[in-house]
Amino acid sequence: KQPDHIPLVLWVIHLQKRRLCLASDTSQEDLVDRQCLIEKYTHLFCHKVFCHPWQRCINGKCICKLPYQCPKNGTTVCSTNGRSFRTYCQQKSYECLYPEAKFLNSGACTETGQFNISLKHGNRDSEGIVEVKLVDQDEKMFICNDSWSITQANVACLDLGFQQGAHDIQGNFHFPEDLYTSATECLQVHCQGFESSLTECTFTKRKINSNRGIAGVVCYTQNAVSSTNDSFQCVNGKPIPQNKACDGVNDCGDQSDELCCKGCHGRSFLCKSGVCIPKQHKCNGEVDCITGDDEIGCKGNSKQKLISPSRFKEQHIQVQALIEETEILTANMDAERKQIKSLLPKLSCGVKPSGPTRRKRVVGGIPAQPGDFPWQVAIREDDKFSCGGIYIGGCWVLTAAHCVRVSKIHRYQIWASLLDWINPNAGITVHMANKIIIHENYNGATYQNDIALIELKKRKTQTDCELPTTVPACVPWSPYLFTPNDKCIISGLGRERDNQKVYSLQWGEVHLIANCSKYYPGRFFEKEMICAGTDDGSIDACKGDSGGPLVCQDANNKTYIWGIVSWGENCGKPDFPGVYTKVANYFDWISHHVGRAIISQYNV
Ligand code: 4AZ
Repeated sequence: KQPDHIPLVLWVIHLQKRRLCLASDTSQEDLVDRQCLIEKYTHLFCHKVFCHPWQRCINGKCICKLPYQCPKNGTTVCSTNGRSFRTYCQQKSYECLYPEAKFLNSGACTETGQFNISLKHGNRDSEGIVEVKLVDQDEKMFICNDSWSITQANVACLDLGFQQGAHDIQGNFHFPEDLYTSATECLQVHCQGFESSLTECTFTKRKINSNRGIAGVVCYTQNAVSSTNDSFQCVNGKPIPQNKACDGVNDCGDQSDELCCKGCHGRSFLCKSGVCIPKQHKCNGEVDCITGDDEIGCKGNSKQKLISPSRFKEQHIQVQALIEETEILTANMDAERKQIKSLLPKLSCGVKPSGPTRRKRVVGGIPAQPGDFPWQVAIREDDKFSCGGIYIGGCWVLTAAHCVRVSKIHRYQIWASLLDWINPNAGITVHMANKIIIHENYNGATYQNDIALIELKKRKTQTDCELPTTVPACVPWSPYLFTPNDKCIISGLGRERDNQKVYSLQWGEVHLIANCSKYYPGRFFEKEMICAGTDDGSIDACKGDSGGPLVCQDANNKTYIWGIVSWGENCGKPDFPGVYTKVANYFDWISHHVGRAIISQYNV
């Protein structure tokens, strides 16, 4: 309540503070993964988040695209430097390279239209009541407090040149009463949080409701606040209250408070990749988690129909009510961004043409059926099948470095679609190797970097490698796509326990094992290797399976090549799990050799 003895002061209500008091009493620090914080992840790290459509993921970082690399279709937009762009994506990629050219409005540039934002009635330049003039509005207006949160405040402060965004959305600002009584309408604003200017957010106009007030902000400046013991240090240097980390809200502005989470509190959802996203982003038709888990198990479950009919009716009525009392003033650039995203090229990998096949039976494995493992290949050296391999697209096969030697290139044959080499099945194709690339840091003594690429030879007059029934497995671009205890599948033509020969492709289910150094002290290298197996050791890779796949499926049943069979102490023994090359660690190495377009699923 506004105190009676200060009639000229407008109290800007601090809704966030109220939320703070209601926060649960579980220790917020427990939710944060300290080890992960060392990596200093932000919204620019594609191991944790998707890049924007005007960026590409290169070496784990979101890098600016060049405008011509954007999809061509879209709406014309105007930037603050007076230039118009064919699409929002082109403007954003240009701005990504030249930050002074910000978004101004949707549509062509006009002579008169300018946007203005200023802070009024604060004690410093960095704080005050937010006043804006929209491009095609004549008058300056205030922002309704009930639409104001740290998300919009961060954008406003960034727009004003405060790189680290907002410190607080609270503030007691002295405000002339006559001005307050003459203003009858305020602007409601909604941002996503990635915007660099408030003009990219959606504005609607409505009557001022005096109880709810108008918005103010304190932008973050280094000398304005000192961090306390219980603050969370954002990667951009801004301290925020510890209980604002892992709540799904991007308080930092660079998202660094939401990317290293073991759990989420408040109204948020935990992605399997350890990222907290706002609850309203779950089942909204757009994938936010790199692991895809925010868009599964949604009611109706089809991408078009994500909300139930009754919920839709309810929302429709709410929207109708809103339209009656408000006026929409700006274009919806978030919808434009989604539209652009849908136009980006998509890579097809990791999906079997026949759909899901029968699940059930390497050591302890069961025989594969046609089409079960369309990415599996067998490497034949002279007259014996010596190793496995994985088709990843184009003319490229991934295998273990210890399986091949460059000097023996003429002695290898790569067999695709092979199920049984005693009774060969139909559809088998045999390929010679054109090139073998062994990882430059492969160590034959420790098996570090046990990874190699084989380029298949094209037949004369052919433009591709003719692998009719072979499907590429997806190459993982992030080490956060799968986690210990996830169930994955190994397959191969290798030996059974007791070194018994097998003639057919076998497979078995294993789980990813954490802390593998305890089984192989001094021999297991976390960054480059993964362990997988079963508790009793009953399912394992063995001699002859080397170079073959350990694959895992994501939330949308896309198959990723998570590991390459590398080594292990014996086969099928408890406490000696199989060790695999951690493919996610080699995404950049692979893309360097095969070309980004062949394996990049997002933002090529
Ligand atoms: C091998 O000799 C081999 N149990 C491959 C995998 C494992 C052991 C040996 C894992 O190629």
